[in-house]
Amino acid sequence: MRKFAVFSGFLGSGKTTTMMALTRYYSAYHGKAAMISNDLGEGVTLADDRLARLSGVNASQITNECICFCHDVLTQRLNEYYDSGCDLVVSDIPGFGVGALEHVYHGLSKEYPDQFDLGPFTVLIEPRNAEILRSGQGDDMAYILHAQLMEADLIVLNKRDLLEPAELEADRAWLADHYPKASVITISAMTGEGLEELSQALIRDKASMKHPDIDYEDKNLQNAMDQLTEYYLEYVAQVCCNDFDGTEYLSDIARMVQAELQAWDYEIPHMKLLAWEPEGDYGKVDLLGVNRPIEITRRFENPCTDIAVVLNANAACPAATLDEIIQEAVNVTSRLYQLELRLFKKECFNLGE
Ligand SMILES: Nc1nc2c(ncn2[C@@H]2O[C@H](COP(=O)(O)OP(=O)(O)OP(=O)(O)O)[C@@H](O)[C@H]2O)c(=O)[nH]1
Ligand SMILES: [Mg+2]
Repeated sequence: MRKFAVFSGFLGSGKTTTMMALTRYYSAYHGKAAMISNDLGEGVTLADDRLARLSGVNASQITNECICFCHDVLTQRLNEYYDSGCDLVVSDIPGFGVGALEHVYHGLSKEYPDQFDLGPFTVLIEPRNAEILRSGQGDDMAYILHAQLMEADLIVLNKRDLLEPAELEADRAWLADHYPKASVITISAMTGEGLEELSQALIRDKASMKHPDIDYEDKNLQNAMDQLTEYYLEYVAQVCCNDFDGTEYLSDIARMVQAELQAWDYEIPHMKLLAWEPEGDYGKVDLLGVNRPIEITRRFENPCTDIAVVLNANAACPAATLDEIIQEAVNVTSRLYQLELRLFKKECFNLGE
């Protein structure tokens, strides 16, 4: 089997966590798997890829371009994985992912016919966004979620650990009812529930290669794209004292960014802060919106001395403002913790430009 499947879905829905859990689970029980993290920053270290590799997952990244438009790079990477014994490879997609079915699946099958077994085009959704869709609120957001789900062969309702059984069943049934061309499964990438069902779907099912009726020029989609800024920051920090708590440091930066964006009425669907030290200990903090609690996805196990930090964000905020807010939060927090910073790389751009 030379199975390849794209994992689409809204920012923060759990694509990376799911691909990590699936790659690990599949490799333990079914065969060898690998995951690719794809994003637009040029020559950057992606927090998602570094996180996957720090946690021991068979992972790599493709940067600079969406896999929608670099089929040669993607094909070469996939062939390397299959040649090394993998039979399942999954990749995510940058931004909102809308259009990936056409560009990746139809594009690949035209340019490289019969080279890969395309698995179900997989779209993740989290309960909070299922709720937005079901309630019909939030024009831009609802249209993006709807367009994503229209592309799906397989809908994965993730974070089922956050729902009561009755709520879970209501969301599942609603999704199955409104997107009858897709199958719907529910998982928790965090607890591992549903990973066998997800593995079976990927092994068994094929891409439908449908052409969903999506208006790519839709004003809600264009509007959301125009507002979205991508941010990549990489630096190293030297720590002066031996009781430095890396997790608290990352959380404080996230809190400051959140407060500023909230004060200016901007939104941040996802900011990831990942830091690691030379021995391989690492911490990760996620900010999933101005009104949601900051999530500590992983705590450093020990106090650390030198750390490398990667911060990646997607925000509905002008690029210059986001840059100012994040830079200020990093500088102020680092001074408080008496860290000495050395900047490696920064990229900040608006997707609509
Ligand atoms: N409770 C719960 N949280 C989860 C689950 N899966 C992921 N998360 C959390 O959701 C947040 C976002 O997860 P990611 O996997 O980074 O989401 P993503 O879709 O890759 O986000 P982008 O890369 O920004 O598009 C993290 O804080 C995860 O720990 C889950 O099954 N349950
Ligand atoms: Mg991700």
